[in-house]
Amino acid sequence: MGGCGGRNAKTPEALISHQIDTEIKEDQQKGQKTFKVLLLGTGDSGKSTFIKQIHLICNKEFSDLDFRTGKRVVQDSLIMNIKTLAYAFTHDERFATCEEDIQSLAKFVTTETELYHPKWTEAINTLWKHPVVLDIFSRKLELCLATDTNAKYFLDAADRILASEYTPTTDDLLHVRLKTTGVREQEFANPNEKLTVKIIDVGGQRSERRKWLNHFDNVDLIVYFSAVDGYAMRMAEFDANRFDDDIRLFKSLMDLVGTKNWLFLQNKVDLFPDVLKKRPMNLSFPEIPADKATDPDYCLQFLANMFSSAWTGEAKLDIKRTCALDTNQMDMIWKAIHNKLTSDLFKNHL
Ligand SMILES: Nc1nc2c(ncn2[C@@H]2O[C@H](COP(=O)(O)OP(=O)(O)OP(=O)(O)O)[C@@H](O)[C@H]2O)c(=O)[nH]1
Ligand SMILES: [Mg+2]
Repeated sequence: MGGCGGRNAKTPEALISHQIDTEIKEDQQKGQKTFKVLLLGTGDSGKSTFIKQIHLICNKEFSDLDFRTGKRVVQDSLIMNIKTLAYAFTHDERFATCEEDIQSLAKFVTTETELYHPKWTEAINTLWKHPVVLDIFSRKLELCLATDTNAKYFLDAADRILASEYTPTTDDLLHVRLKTTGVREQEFANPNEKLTVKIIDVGGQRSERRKWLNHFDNVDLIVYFSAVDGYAMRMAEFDANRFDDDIRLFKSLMDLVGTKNWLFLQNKVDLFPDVLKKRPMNLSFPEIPADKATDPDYCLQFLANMFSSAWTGEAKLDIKRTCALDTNQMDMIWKAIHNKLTSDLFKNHL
């Protein structure tokens, strides 16, 4: 046993050196901290698209597995979208007066289940040019059609997507919709800053939300996604307006996770001008003056104000306008997230 003054006794210099070593080690450990970032928001608001973008930003490309599994997801998505449109077409009064071959193609689309049937390409290309089908599609908000956000992108590319040698492009994988079920965690390490960010992506549909509760502890940052076209849309699962559901969810989350560190993304701004043309915002919010009801900037600010007024946090709600399909913009959001996380770390250790 080393008693007082024995061989293991440390000189004051050794003690100081030891203390410095310990501090360096602690600093390094602090630098290696894993931050937990939770993506929240209603279904279809863009959470998984964001995580795909972070994957692209950090790893430069999707994996072979993403491309292989993506092929079927994209093809299924194309078929589901034309089926939705063809179903609406066959229930439209103008259908009865259409040419017989068009009627027969529409019936094929609504009933066929074999993805590799040779008639798909002809059927999609013919219907997707038909004036009644195009008219129905242009009124998809009014008719509450359950086509995907980027249905047009896929329907325009039917030849390419249904070709036997088809491999999805990076853009195809970003545009495709695959509802998240359960909770997905992915870690992204940043070697330069010696930090790791664990991003948790949840399913936003109502039936998924009870699964979120287990993930509310020790969160460093909430990134909340609000799809700006929601005011003009009904929910897929319930007959409710998507904006109403969005703001209700936002309010309830503040009670559940607190208001310490949030980033609020007004997503899908690229779609907003067209949505406003189809549904001027004063139809949903009569307090908006008619001459401002299709002004994207005014209407985005109006929506932002609704969330800011509901916000109960001490610090101002940090709101950014985004298009999650835009990789450069997502890179900027990713940097903003890093800044938020590291400046918090700095503040906590002052
Ligand atoms: N045009 C456009 N499409 C977007 C944008 N963000 C997401 N999308 C598309 O919207 C659809 C839904 O996006 P997701 O990222 O799957 O939505 P989510 O919030 O993860 O949905 P859940 O998993 O159901 O909670 C996909 O087809 C995306 O490509 C955007 O800013 N602009
Ligand atoms: Mg998702």
